[in-house]
Amino acid sequence: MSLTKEAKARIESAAHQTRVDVIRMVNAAACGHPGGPLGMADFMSTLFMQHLRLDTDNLLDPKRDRFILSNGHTCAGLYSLLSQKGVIPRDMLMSFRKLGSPLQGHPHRNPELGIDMSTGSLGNGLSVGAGMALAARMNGWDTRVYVASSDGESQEGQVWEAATSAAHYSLANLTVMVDFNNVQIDGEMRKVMNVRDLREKYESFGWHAVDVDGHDVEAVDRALCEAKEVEDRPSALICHTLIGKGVSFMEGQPGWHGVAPNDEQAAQALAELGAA
Ligand SMILES: Cc1ncc(C[n+]2csc(CCOP(=O)(O)OP(=O)(O)O)c2C)c(N)n1
Ligand SMILES: [Mg+2]
Repeated sequence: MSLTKEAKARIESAAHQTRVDVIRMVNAAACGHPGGPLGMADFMSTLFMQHLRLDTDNLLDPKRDRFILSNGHTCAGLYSLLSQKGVIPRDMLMSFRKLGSPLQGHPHRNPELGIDMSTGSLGNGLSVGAGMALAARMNGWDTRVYVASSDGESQEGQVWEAATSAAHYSLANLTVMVDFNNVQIDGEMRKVMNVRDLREKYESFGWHAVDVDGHDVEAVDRALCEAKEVEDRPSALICHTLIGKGVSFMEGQPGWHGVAPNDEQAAQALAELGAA
């Protein structure tokens, strides 16, 4: 079934709010990673607003869906979406990266805030996600486990150990969404260490895998629906995105991987987003 007009509008509004929050949070903290979460905002909003069963009503239910942000440095976007779901108090957002705040610069596990795993050290999330998916199946739960990953993270060998075991155990309740933006901390991914065609790779590991435009929320929704229909293998969505999407001077620029906009740049970014 395709997205209703209302559902599409809800997702687009969440993506917009995510981008605005990310700029404000990273600017206020004067450090952090704006580029990744701006690029991921559309596919993450599709997941959070349309598919992921994680909200204030089921937060402490062990059977609820799980989400792991394995590319943990992009967490400003996750915190924004959790606040939009009512799980993280909105007024906590501005404590991002401050001493003592639960909203650290890389996620610190805190199920009461919807943060299901501590991440930041790249490479681990898919392994833990596979374990959660296997445990859920053994318990007879209909829990789905979603893991966000990235092209840079796909250089980690452990990702492929996890991909092997998830296929071996036919973990149909596991879905990875890879932010494929051809950027990593040191520049262009294809120049630093080319991970090549991740759809082909996941497929060859025994996964259901598709390429999707990570900014086309209808296409992302269709791919997430399709993943739920696959009964015998895990699913990988290779989400092709533009780092910094929505802010002209950040788009496509590896330099915005992990640099905070100053006050002037933040004002320009917010003006471009229509939120000045
Ligand atoms: C194990 C490990 N090695 C190195 C790093 C340092 N690091 C932080 S982000 C990053 C780049 C990851 O690439 P990607 O997620 O594609 O970056 P983005 O697209 O968000 O710019 C690296 C190497 C890390 N966090 N963990
Ligand atoms: Mg990247």
